[in-house]
Amino acid sequence: MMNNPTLSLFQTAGIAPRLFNIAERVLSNERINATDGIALFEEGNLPFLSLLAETVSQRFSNNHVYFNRNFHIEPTNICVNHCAFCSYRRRKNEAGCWEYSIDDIVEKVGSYKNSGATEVHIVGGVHPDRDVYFYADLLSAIKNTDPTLHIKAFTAVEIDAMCGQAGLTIENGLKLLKESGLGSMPGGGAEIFDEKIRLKICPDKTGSTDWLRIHKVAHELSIPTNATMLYGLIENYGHRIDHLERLRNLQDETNGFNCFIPLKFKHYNNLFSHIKETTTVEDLKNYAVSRIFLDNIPHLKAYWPMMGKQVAQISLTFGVDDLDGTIDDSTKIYSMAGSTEQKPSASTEELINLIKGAGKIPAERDTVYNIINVH
Ligand code: V47
Ligand code: SF4
Repeated sequence: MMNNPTLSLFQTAGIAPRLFNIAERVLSNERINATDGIALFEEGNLPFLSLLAETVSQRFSNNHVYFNRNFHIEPTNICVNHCAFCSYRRRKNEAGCWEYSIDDIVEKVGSYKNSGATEVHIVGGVHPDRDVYFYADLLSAIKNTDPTLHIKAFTAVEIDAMCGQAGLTIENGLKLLKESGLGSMPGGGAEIFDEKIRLKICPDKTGSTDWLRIHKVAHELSIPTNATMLYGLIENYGHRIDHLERLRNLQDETNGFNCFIPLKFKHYNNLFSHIKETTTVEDLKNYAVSRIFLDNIPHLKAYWPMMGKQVAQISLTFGVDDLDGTIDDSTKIYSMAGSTEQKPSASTEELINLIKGAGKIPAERDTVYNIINVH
């Protein structure tokens, strides 16, 4: 192993023995454990973490950075839950609430036909009166409007609530949604799996065990999904690693996760506004440790509307290999929480230049990471 140039570099740089030992294992493709993960967070500096994360990233993406052409629709911000970090939720009839009808949404989808978009990403609040039959009708109507569009829709939290309202099991609800056009599920609602933290930040949301179970059922039905982690609230490094470990364990069983997306907490206009947002150094560290620890989830996404394009570009040397998509100004979850990009949209050319500027190969993909075009 010692003739590995990266290890020799670490030795010359005087890396502490504990970190050196972790590096040896990561470079020989050995799995690291939770204690190692916490040590990386606590003791790893940025150049060290960058080199290790890039080594792991190369195994999956071979210097490519992926993006897709998509648009977002948020059917409603009316929500029965009370997540303390949420800047977006409104009660029914409260000022600032919206609920689009199926016709409104179909009209919007129609306006993107022939735009080159390959995916629509749909997430919203947990509406008190909309059940899985309503959402199945919505998916069918979208498919009738644009049969080739991939529909990535509904967090496990929304799925849980809409199936419950209709008295259907998760399995039957997901089968119905799949038959109606559901192609994959986004990764939201995971937040932080630790039950004590969850009680403080999102007390009435679907619990961790159920979140993981719903993704497992989806994977068993061949519905690929993503996973997120909301960080920078009141959790510590142990909680973040516990979150990653629960995802890694499920992925060992099902291999159904495509991508992991860390979501940096944005503090504007919510009950946690007093908490300072994480620094860019912390964000880069979080990307790198996630990439190193999650040795079985193929892709790591920097959601640029939240991070801003500049930090997203730097993240491409900290294990990130996906920048999500060209998006219209339709995502309100982050703009209402004070995201860096207030009217997020990026042209394909802009994303390509950003990726090339980081020394990587831009690869336009479909939702499930088939390459459409290498630029
Ligand atoms: O679960 C809400 C997060 C998530 C805040 O799968 C916040 O490709 C930060 O699912 N600060 C929903 N985050 C978004 C989501 C998503 C986003 C990007 C890509 C994908 C994907 C999925 O938004 C929620 C919650 O964790 N969120 N409020 C906030 N103040
Ligand atoms: Fe509702 Fe989602 Fe906001 Fe929680 S984060 S209150 S589930 S809209």
